[in-house]
Amino acid sequence: MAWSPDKTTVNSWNEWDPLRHVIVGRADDCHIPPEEPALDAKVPEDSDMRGQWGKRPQETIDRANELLDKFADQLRARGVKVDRPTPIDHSLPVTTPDFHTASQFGCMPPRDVLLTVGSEILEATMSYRCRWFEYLNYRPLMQQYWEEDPKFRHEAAPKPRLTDADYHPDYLSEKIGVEKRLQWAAEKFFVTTEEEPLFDAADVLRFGRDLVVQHGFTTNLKGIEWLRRHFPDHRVHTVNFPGDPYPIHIDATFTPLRPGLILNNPQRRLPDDQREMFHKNGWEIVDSAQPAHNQPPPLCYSSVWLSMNVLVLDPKTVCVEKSEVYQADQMDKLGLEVVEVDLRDAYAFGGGLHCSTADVYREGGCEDYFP
Ligand code: ABU
Repeated sequence: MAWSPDKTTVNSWNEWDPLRHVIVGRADDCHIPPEEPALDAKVPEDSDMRGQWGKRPQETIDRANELLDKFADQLRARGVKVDRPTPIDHSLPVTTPDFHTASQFGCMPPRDVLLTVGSEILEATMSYRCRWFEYLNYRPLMQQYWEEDPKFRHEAAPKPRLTDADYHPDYLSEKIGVEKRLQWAAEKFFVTTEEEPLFDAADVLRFGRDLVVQHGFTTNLKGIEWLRRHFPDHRVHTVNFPGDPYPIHIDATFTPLRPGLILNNPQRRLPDDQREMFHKNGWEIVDSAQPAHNQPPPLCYSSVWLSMNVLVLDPKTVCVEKSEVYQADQMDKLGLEVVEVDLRDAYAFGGGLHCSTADVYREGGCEDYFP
């Protein structure tokens, strides 16, 4: 269980304990995948991404890699060990007996694929066809960890079939409009059906004995039930954020910073009845600061709320994207030391600082924060 820089130990139970070992993604060969149901549902109707696909422009890949490399160096300078994935050829199609799509996505961001719970790293089912093989980018690391850490549990959730039955056809119409999307989100009617368990790892937040999981586009109720059965010693809680017309991944919506303190996106407020477990146990949920930008960068799937997609290094220190000045100011007022990281030009590759990383080792054990 003790950490050593020379030999991997996998151990991470929450989002805030001191970080000692992490994976940082790479932008190599990232693609904008062809149209497919779950991905299209996430792309806003007026987005510059609509209707185009293929390899991302090389200069944007180079720039994103430059920033990811610098981020990795910044973490190393703070004593965090950093591993990087081995990119596969993302131009290759994904073909199974059930579907075909002409290209893949990339090896960004790792947080979407890998869920670390204690000594286990679980490969998520994923819910986009173009991301079906994404776990392969991380297999060399998983093999290495398995060799080095006799307690490491390398797990993979059942690969989903991702037939058309996995997606509600209503979401495939060209012009749905934000009002309709908000109504559907409030009704918990999302693009994915309940055909089979689906989840992305980035829909899960770890609070020691408790896992908080967003039900939305990328994670369905069967996916949450699968997690519940897979982690029988955990309490698994389902949460929704009805103010989000494109609900994928919880980490630009709900961000725990330390025991007792969570940032919540003010446009995607956690409903009152779902706040109870936090309030009963003395946790404070505060509205996050506004993003510094009105628009995401070009060719970006994510919203401007990547502002709150921060990486907590320990309960007193947090990495915030350099241009997100309001978010940094709020962290400062909350008593956290802010480490500025320049990453905005990599946002288009799948997310911010939390998305771009996956935990390998944080100090500490499995605590019960909600007794
Ligand atoms: N991967 C996080 C994206 C969430 C958002 O677009 O707000």
